[in-house]
Amino acid sequence: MIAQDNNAVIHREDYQPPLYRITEVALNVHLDPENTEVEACLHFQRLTAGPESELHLDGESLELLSILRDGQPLAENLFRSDATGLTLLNPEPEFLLETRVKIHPAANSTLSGLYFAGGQFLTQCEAEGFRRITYYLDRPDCLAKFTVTLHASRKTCPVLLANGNCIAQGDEDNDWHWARWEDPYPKPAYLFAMVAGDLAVQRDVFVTQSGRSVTLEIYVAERDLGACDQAMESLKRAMRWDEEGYGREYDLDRYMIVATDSFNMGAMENKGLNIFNSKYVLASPETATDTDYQGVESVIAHEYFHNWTGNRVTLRDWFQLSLKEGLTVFRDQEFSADMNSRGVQRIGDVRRLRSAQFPEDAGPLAHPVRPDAYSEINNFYTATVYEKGAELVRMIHTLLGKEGFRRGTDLYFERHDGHAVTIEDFVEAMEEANHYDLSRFRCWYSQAGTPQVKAEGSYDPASRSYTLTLQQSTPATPGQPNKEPVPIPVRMALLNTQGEKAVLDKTGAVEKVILLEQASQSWTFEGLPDPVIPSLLRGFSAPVRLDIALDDQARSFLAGVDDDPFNRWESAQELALKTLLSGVKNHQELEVLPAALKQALSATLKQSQMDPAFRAELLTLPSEDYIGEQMPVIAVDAIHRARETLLDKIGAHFHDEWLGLYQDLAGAYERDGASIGRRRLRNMALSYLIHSDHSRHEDMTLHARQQYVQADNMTDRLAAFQLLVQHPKHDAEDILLDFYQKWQDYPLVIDKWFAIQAMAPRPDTLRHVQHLLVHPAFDWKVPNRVRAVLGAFSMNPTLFHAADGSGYAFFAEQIRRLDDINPQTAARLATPLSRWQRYDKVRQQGMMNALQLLAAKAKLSRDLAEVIQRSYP
Ligand code: 0A1
Ligand code: ZN
Repeated sequence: MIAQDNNAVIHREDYQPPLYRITEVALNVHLDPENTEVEACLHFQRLTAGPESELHLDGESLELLSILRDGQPLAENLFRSDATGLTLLNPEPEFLLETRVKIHPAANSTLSGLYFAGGQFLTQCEAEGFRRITYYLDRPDCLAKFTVTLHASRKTCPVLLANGNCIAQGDEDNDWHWARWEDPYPKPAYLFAMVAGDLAVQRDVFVTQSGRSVTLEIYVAERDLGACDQAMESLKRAMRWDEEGYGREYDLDRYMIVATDSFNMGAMENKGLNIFNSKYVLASPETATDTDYQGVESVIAHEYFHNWTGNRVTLRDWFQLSLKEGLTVFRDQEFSADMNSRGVQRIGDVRRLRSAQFPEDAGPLAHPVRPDAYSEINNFYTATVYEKGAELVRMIHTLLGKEGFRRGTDLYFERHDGHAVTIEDFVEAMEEANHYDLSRFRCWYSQAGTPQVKAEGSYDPASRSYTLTLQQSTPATPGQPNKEPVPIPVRMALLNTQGEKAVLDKTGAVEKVILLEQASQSWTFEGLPDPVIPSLLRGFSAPVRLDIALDDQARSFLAGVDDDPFNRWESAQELALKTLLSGVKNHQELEVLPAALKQALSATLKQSQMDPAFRAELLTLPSEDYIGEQMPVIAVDAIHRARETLLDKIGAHFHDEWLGLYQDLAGAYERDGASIGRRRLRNMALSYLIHSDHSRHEDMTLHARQQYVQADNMTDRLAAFQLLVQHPKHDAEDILLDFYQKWQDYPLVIDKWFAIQAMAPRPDTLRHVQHLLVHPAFDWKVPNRVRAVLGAFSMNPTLFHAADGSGYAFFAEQIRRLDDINPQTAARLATPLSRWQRYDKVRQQGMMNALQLLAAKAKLSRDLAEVIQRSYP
């Protein structure tokens, strides 16, 4: 649809090693919000002989003030500069380059490079932000030792931080001061960071397994000092976990975390100086929900784990992104599973995979975990690279077993420490440490699309055997019309009519991992005295769509007895899904609750001994998005109506049980897992109670009002707030006002206030969202706030997808505006428009109009251009 030639496509196959290495970097940075000067002294050494007589250094939005080579001004005929950087002509084999550039942190609303926000100087260099600070070989395979001297006003920036150790500091004229930091570990520029500002610090100490003391520091605004405990405790737990599980110890004397409200992503693993979105640092019971607490724990761990998987062993090029991200997500998921309930953790991880990655893999933005081409690398921080990448690592773990996997990571670290490597190097280490052939497994990294597995089984009483047949196929994705079979590990068991696991082979195993490698394969299990029901893909052992024809009775049985928590939950979901899908087709189907579903719900409601968090999972209906995913054409309104009706029915039918739960589960606020589970289940009961309204002529929202007022924690308060604000009939103006007034000084809480309004399935939501954009607290420059309104609105199934196209048109206008301010965030937010093929013709037209409006924008960023171009080629 658009041809933009500034969007040169970069191909994985074209990788060339760098011509030069940079051994040492010394930076001198004079920090001023309007005009910052950066002096860089780089020591270059030629690596490869060859005909090239030019050396290109990356640079963007830099104003070159001076340039010296080996101490002498560089003659004008020996270099050239343009919008992409600086080219040195006929460079010597070894030389010292000194440049001085001017940059403008306060005007930098992209939040990439050096920026000034909320009174602080911050950097974000992944993926290609360092080139916005100085001219450089800004590529991950260029590792150098950095020494950084920061200069700033002592009054506005009493704290000056960079990677590594602070080796000297002192005063300067005019009330300025300086600090010099040295990082002993050579690193790529994307891990560079510096911070300056007026920050308070919470400190702690961690003693490593070898007995070294590490100072832990969390830097936040003074008034947030009371909200750092969860982050600090999670950090210590993560450090211990990496020692125990992977033998990995922290390697510097100091580990620093800085929180900011202005950040494009979740957090960044810069060496020794992580910079975090404050959403993943700050948490207090009054301001953060239980989910927020868990988010802090997992992101803190994720960034910490990167110190080995990403930093010590880094990437050769950006096509290898999943080498660090897939592996690190797998590690943080396993950490959270060890810290919390493993089953509930897995359900959450799979839910995320299915809601974000499966749709991506089925649409025009589909790409392999190791992509082959990109125009803007920032567009590849995707659910595929992160979450599907983690599933691939998990499958390797399943195939090799815990010890085998550990042998593999030991070899990987031993071989590649200090190097920039590839996914291939990781797979090879796994193979060699285990004498295991992963040749066919590699296809998972290169092939996009979600495999579909069809399962069929039959029991033969005559031979007392059960035969299972599995077939796989992967739908075509852009640029990959034909797909190969991939090896799919299927963890399985066979349950007899008592719900016991049958013996599967002569070793006496009752659970097995079978490997589906061909398009179709069969297995026969013998010596089974009674019919069995298969429990397949236990723990979601592979990222596939499983299609297995089980009747309601079998599903209901598995929902009640399967000892694999994931599969038990899956069976319950499938039962509900089936009811919902038939209700979407024919609303009258929902008049009465189907017996199997009723029985499964009733059994769960009676299980008072069960972990309440898991119980809540079993009682949660599939989301509207997930229901839509299962349909050839997403029937937006019918899905909403069916789901609401089913909620009403379940609410009404089990009204007394919900009320009982609601009353019984009340209790004082505690932070342990059991209390978290209780709150979750109790708030679910409240939601069903409100849905039971209908049939009872009682106003159940009064319970929510009371809870809103009396709550002593944000989890309960927000649950009630959301039910009230999103209720289709009751008005909650007073509650909205009250909430805002109470929390107006807490940006993370106000983000929730915005998001809940933008997600409300109420007819007046679009008008309301238009008002939110001109609310005094709305700020186009703060991604969290923009996401709270526009991101949340794009997840509002009925209003974003309003049949008249009003949601799309409004949304596109806003993305257009955002693109001039923050292209990365604009491009990421625009991705829901790529799913246009999934809707009816009228909506398709609305979405395409929106994409066209964006495509026609003047000065379209490379980020957004690529998303639009791939969405609508
Ligand atoms: N590496 C970080 C995520 C991250 C990626 C890009 C960023 O800016 C464009 C910022 C952060 C992580 O995985 O946590
Ligand atoms: Zn990461």
